[in-house]
This record gives sequence, C-alpha cells and structure tokens, in this order.
Amino acid sequence: MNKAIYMTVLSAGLFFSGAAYAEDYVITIKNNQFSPQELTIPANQKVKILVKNQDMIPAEFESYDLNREKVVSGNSEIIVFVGPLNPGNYVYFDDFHRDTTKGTITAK
Ligand SMILES: [Cu+2]
Repeated sequence: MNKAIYMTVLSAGLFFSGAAYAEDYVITIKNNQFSPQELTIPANQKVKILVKNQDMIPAEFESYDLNREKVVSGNSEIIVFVGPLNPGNYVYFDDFHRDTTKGTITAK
C-alpha cells in the first residue's frame, strides 16, 4: 500500500489501542483532601487517572506503592497511568502535605 494509506492505518491502530484503557478515573484535591480517598479500579488493567488540583497551591501526587511522583500546580490537572496492578491496596499521598492528604487505590 502507498505510504499515505499506511500512515492512516497506523494512526487508526494507535487510536484503537488508546481505547483499550479502562475508563478514566478522577481524583480531586480540594482543601488539602483527596476525593475520593478510596478509589477502586480494575486489577490487571492499565488505568488512566486524572488528578485535578482545585486548590490554589501546588500538590505532588506521590506513591511508593505505585512508583509515581508528579507535581500538580494549583488549579490545574495531570494524568497518571497506573497498572496493570495485582489485586491489593496501594497508598498514595500529597508529598507537599503528607500529614493531611492521603488516599488509597484498591485494585480488584
Ligand atoms: Cu515527592
């Protein structure tokens, strides 16, 4: 096939592989609290999580269990991919507010 058609097929393939992710999940930060504090996601699947910071000050979404660390500026959002995870509980926290801002992701 010619190159233009090949590129179209290739990008269609990328598009459909994008659709293979589980639905998007949202974690919101407001008043130094995660919401929900306990998020349940499917095990054994890659999951896309939108982390929205509705506070004016920056936060850092961090998890040793998930091996993730990413700053979220005030009034902005980031995307974090996790998994595929074995069934279990995975702790995360705001590294800038460790004492107040914690949550758990449960994969099952
Ligand atoms: Cu950190």
